[in-house]
Amino acid sequence: MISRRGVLAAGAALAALGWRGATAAPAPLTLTAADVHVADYPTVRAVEWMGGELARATDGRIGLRMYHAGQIGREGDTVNLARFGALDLVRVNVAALNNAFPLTRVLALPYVFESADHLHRGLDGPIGREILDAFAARGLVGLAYYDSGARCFYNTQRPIVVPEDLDGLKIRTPPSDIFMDVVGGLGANATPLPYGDVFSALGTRLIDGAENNWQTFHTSRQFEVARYWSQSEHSYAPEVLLMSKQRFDALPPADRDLVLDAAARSVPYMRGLWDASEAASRQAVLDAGIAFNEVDRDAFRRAAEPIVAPYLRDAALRRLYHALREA
Ligand code: GTR
Repeated sequence: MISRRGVLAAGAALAALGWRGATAAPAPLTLTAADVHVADYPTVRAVEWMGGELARATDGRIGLRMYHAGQIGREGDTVNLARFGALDLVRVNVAALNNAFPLTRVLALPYVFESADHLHRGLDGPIGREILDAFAARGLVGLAYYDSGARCFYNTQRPIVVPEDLDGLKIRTPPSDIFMDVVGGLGANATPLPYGDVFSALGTRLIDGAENNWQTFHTSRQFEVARYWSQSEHSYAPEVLLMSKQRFDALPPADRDLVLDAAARSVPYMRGLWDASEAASRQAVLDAGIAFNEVDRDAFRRAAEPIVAPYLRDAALRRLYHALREA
């Protein structure tokens, strides 16, 4: 005779395996997602929208749980959690991928893109696809690119007009060799820090400034400390949405198609959010009294050339770089 204790133990074991009884509906699948940005940031909203689309297409069988504002940790850490199947989706900037995924470097080189339109022409075609496909070699499925605007310098000290104005300033970079090369090569003291530390590092004067887009400058409240914004537009390094390959491969083929489709459709949705929020963030920080200046863009481009050159010695990067420049 089976004891009550035995039944309870078996029930617990089956529950742990996800068994709900023969007649019960299949257990809902909740995809987990991570992002370092605040709740209403366009990347966060786009991935949540994607979750809504999946829920709609499956009558609620697939859902999504977003851990925003860096709740799961730094971007590099979340990428590794996804690689090992502990997290389903990660949205990070290519900066967090440059060291481990060499093809992404071409997207972070200074002045490779002239505008958001140029970025879209490059990413929406075969080059963008090739770079997304390369993530599979290290446990990830490249789902989509999202906009990240133009990165510009901002600091607590002075307007930056020519690269020489960066001399002696400690400028934060994302933890990416290429970003360190760029910021250091332009003349600043490059100081790599995780995104979540930048606001307090400005406040304690550990750093004098950083570089990023309008929305990040605004939503992270870094503009409250760094009062000089200089429109260098040195990088359009995009955001990337990745899925754990282990988790993706475990889905039935029809669900994989739903995920790919929802991710692709989240791109135009995100671009709409991006354009609106860029204008709003720019206006908000200008209203808050930020000193804005244009830079000598030609001087920045010239200073960037010797930084780019060593990367172009790599045949794959050289091919992608020229194809993107011509896009
Ligand atoms: C932002 C990007 C974040 C993060 C951040 C950074 O533009 O959206 O994912 O990478 O930059 O500089 O760390």
